[in-house]
Amino acid sequence: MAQLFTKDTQAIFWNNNKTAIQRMLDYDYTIKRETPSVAAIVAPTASGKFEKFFWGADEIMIPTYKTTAEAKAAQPQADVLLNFASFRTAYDVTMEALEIGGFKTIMITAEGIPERLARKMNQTARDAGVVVIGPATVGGIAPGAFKIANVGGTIENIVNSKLHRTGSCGLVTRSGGLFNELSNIIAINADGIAEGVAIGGDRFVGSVFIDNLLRMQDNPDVKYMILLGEVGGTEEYKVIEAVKSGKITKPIIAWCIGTIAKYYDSGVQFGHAGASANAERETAEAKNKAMAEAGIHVPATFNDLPAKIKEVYESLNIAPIPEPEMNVVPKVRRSKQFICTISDDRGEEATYAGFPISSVALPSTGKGIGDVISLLWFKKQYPKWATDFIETVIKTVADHGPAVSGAHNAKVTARAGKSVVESLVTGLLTIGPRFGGAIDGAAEHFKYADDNGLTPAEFLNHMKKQGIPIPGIGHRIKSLKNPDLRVKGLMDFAAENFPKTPLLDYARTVEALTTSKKENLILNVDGTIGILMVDMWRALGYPEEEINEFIASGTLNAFFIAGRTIGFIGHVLDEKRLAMPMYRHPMDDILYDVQKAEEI
Ligand code: Q5B
Repeated sequence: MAQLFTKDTQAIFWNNNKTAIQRMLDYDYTIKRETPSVAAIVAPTASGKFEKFFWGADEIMIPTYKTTAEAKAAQPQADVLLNFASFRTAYDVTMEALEIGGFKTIMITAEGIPERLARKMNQTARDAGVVVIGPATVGGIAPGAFKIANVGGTIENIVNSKLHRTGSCGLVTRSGGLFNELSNIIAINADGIAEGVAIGGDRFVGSVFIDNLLRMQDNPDVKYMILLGEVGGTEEYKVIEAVKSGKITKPIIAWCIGTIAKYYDSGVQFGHAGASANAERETAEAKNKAMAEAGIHVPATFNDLPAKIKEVYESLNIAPIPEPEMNVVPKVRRSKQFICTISDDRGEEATYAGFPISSVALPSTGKGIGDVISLLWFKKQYPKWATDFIETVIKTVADHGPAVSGAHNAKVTARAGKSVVESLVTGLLTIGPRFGGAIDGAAEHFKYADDNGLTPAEFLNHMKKQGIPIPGIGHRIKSLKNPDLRVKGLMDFAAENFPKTPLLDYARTVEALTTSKKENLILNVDGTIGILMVDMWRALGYPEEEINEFIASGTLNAFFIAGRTIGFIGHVLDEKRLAMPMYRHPMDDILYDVQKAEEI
């Protein structure tokens, strides 16, 4: 892997750190990336399914997941994990990601992971060929391609430091703060950086100087390298060895900070956990001297570093890099109040889930209402057998005569002089667990019973304990002797067109038991629709979780609502056409049992 990141690299961001994520997206927008560099967020306690972020003046949604496994399964192309978990959790998050696999790079920001765990974590990653940046780091950047979280600071600072496009320096530091500082120094004295990594300040970090410099040696964009080490540790000696053995041939400019340590009486611990010399060769002075002796460009002091960079850069005669066009992130942005993911009316022709209306509405398209529902309700193009089934359901439940409770209420309302819409909603509001609205309940309970391997008798017992009639079972007028032909029609359709119907098969064994007790306890039209919809979604490959969400959100009853709307409107228009007078219920049809109220 010569390049750590490209313009297509995408990351999973562990922790909902909105500011850092927004900074990444502002960077993406500025450098004109086509895809956001954050593909998913892992937010174990989040209740929603996405977070909104700005993309220029516009907004985009980044999906959120409760676990890394879910995020990786949904976004397999994201091969970078930005582990922003606290030091208590960061180890587990990294180890889990290594177990899941598919990550090329893991960046760990937490400081203070116990050293024993850090060593184990770093070794496991190394064995798996995964580059770990950190712990205790701000991360890294491939300018013009991908930037980790807060590296480089604000967009203004990033552009000033030429971090918006590829330069020619490979930069490796321990410190994050000095990484930004050096980026700026390099921008002023040379042409910016091609790739940069702050390896992190803990004593045991994943990728060390030599790992990053060897990669940069192979990166054609990198023409020379800068190493900013510090007092403590011996990693710089590995670089010296690589230079001496010829593994690294590109020029290196290097400096170890912490030369002031010699002015203190005893060993000094600088800001980083690893920044303390335990032996003479770990001092900044010794390392600077050894590097200079190996032919690395070492300035006399840190203050001379900018001049050294300029000198080496100019000696390389690198062609000037053309400045690319950039997008400008607006200063004032307004968050949108509503989100719409199903249709769009902004173009010349409005679309249903990306399809112009004419492409599904006109007869020549061969598309029907089943296709429209699959697009607008499910944002998918269902196969013909499934859209035909949806259409069959809608047509089947369109009406069941004037006597059913919803039609009756719609008719009474129309006769009170109310409008079509008022009469219609009165009818629709009657749809519920007993009338027409048992479809979701049937799907939920039968699915539960089948998933848990309950026998029909156990299922009946289970429902009895809950004290509710089984949704989808029973009918006022239909029975074994007077079968509901709508139910037969739906079952016949399924037998002919569905790949298989396991839940219906189970429901029929339940029906055999309920009808043996009472002949009107048939699998009714609501139950048949609910159960067959589950069989349909399973055959279409929906995960169980999504099917459960459909059920919980009332999607299945919506088929009855959509279909019966046709019938209710018919009844309302019928009343208006017949100019029927106001309805009053006959008093002899009411049992009056009114006692005089007691005084209390
Ligand atoms: N029993 C539908 O009741 C109905 C039982 C049961 C166990 C059951 C009732 C029920 C579940 C809800 C459901 C959709 C209220 C129906 C529809 C659309 C429609 C309508 C149309 C259209 C009918 C008598 C005895 C009692 C009960 C027991 C009844 N149901 N036991 N599980 N599910 N079903 N709704 O006949 O021992 O005597 O006390 O709630 O699926 O709405 O055309 O009209 O297109 O418009 O009045 O098709 O089944 O019976 O309630 O007096 O009960 O049977 O416990 O036992 P009934 P009830 P017991 S489709």
